[in-house]
Amino acid sequence: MAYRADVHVDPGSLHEALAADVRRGLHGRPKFLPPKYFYDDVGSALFERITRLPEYYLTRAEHALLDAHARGILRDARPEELVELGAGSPAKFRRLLAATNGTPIRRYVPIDVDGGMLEDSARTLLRDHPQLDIHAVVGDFERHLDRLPPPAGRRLVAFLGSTIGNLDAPARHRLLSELRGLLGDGGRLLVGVDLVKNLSALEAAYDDAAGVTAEFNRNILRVVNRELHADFRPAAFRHVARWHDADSRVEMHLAADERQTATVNDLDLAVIVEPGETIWTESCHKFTRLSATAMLNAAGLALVSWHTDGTYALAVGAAQ
Ligand code: SAH
Ligand code: AVI
Repeated sequence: MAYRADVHVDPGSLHEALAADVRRGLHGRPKFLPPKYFYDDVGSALFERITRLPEYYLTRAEHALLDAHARGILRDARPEELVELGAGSPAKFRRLLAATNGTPIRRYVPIDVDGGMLEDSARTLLRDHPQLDIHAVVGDFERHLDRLPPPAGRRLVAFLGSTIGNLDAPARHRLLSELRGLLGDGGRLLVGVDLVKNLSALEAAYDDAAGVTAEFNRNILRVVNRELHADFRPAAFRHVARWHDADSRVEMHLAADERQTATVNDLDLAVIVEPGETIWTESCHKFTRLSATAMLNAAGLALVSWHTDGTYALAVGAAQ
């Protein structure tokens, strides 16, 4: 029916946020960069390739769970509007639309930092579902949730793909608490969480044989090079993905085997990465039913239902 995009990460503010994060993250030790900067056009395309890799079971598991359980979840939630955080491609929203029974979903509100992806997604969705209202928000779900339009009917907020696992515990708590306040009357939250499993399956999912995840990881340096006029040599960094049991997460790093020096011209910043030192680019936290329930409860959310194949789970929450 209609498409509208509110853009809250204009190139200027993206540049500013990246500049602040690079200054903070690459100045001292340990070095780190937030994973949201993976997703320029190249990074989003690499992520799409990751979702089809034999080792990356997460997307296939989530699709199968949606195919099996979306009807029941929607029957119970009866949403008139779907808000999707870190939406990326429209694949999962399509599955939800296909499972709609009874109350039709009239409006789709995706929020993502990748505006190009949102626009492509809206174009193809409207071709197939011309009756849909799409209100895209190009923004950071950690900073711009207050810019979401007010609810247009009962809400289902979807946070799929295990993206919640890319946040550390305090950030997850902040986000879930904020989402609780955005559910409105009778609203539901649908979260996709990846489950703790054997180390070899977890590490393979983040270190595939074809090297696509390694390229995805190095892409963050290309983004920094382009946006801040820096001269990192992405190829000189080795992709590392390791399970850390104590924190229940796979960590991705970019490791320097030899001393690397780079200049970030826009920041007048010289970065030195010593041999053996790494730049920590992403954490991918894994959950159990117990830890996921505790996380929801701490944010004032009750677990309404839990659907799993033993490797991955869809959790439905509601305000307690
Ligand atoms: N939901 C999709 C995509 C997951 S990839 C799926 O399940 O396959 C993660 C998505 O979240 C990307 O599209 C990326 O651009 C977006 N993203 C990552 N961090 C973000 C942030 N802080 N704010 C908004 N979007 C973010
Ligand atoms: C988007 N996010 C949930 C992915 C994950 O599994 O943590 C990103 C990713 N990183 C490496 N491979 C995929």
